[in-house]
Amino acid sequence: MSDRFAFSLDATDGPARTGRIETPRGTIRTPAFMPVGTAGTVKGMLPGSVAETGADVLLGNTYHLMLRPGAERIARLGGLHKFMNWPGPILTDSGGFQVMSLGALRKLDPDGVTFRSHIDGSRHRLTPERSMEIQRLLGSDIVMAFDECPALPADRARIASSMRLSMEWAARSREAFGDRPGHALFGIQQGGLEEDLRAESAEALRAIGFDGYAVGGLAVGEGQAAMFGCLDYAPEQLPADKPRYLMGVGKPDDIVGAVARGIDMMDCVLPTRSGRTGQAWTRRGQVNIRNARHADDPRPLDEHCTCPCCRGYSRAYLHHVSRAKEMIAGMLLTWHNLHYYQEIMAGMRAAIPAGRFAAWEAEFHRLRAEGDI
Ligand code: PRF
Ligand code: ZN
Repeated sequence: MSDRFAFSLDATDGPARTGRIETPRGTIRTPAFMPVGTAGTVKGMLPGSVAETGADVLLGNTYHLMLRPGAERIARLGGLHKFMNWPGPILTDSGGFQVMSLGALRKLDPDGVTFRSHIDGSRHRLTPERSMEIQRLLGSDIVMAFDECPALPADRARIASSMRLSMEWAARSREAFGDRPGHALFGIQQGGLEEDLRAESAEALRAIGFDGYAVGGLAVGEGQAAMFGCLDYAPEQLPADKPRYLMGVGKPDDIVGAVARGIDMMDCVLPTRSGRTGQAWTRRGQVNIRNARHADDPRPLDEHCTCPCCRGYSRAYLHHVSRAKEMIAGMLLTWHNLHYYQEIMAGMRAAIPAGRFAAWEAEFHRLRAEGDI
């Protein structure tokens, strides 16, 4: 373990990369998938169980934690790691994106954003400076710059002005973050699907200098083909010697396609959220366990999976508890989904140094094409 933050690449295979991020709280193996622990919990999972699935790092949210229970309170209680009993690295999102996705309840100005709480309607304000302060109070290991972005499609003028505002906020985030050994600050590239705006954004971020670089503003309604089109150029606009993080992505095939294009880190609520509504992700695609065809099926969700859900329970049982809305349904499906996502990451991390990434990717798509059996 290191007392500093450091990224090193171990191998590449085409644009795909594998390596490690050293932090004082442990090593993050890349490509890494980060389970989402928005409100200080990965819903339905104990932290030790999340670690057992193979996760090295969790994502937490400035927006949710500032509203409830409050960043100052978490700081008084010893920080987010202690509060939620997760000793490993935590990356926190900066709040701007979450505020903007709330729609009507917000007002943006060049200095920051004022908004009403979705919980009790109370008024709050976030600026780059306050976001950096909140993420410091939480004790975040990887802090995200404060940004905003439009939903797509949006017109070019809106995308450009929004990106330029986010770059001003990135500089203010850098200034407010200061020098904090062992903690990292990541910049966030914006610019929609416009290659020249993405390049301008990457250049602005490079000039400021960050410990890692996120591709933001994707998976906001553009569809997979358009997102991959952007990922064909966006990662290589960012420094090769720093981690590249694709925010809020995605489905298993989105993740594989992103790694194939040079992405090192991702996060998404999908494996946890869909587990709570009866959706499972397996090597053979998506399974809705509430479907009547599972009612009498004694087989596990995936006979090759080694997770506690697949080792101990039949599809018939999962079907029953999911329909009966028993808590264990969400717990088991979440465990399986997170385990499957981490299996994908481990598979890619093994394939890249062996020069087998393309073959691994072909087999991933072949199994999915066969469908659930
Ligand atoms: N910015 C921030 N968080 C995000 C995004 C972004 O662009 C996205 C886009 N998919 C998800 N989460 N700060
Ligand atoms: Zn399983």
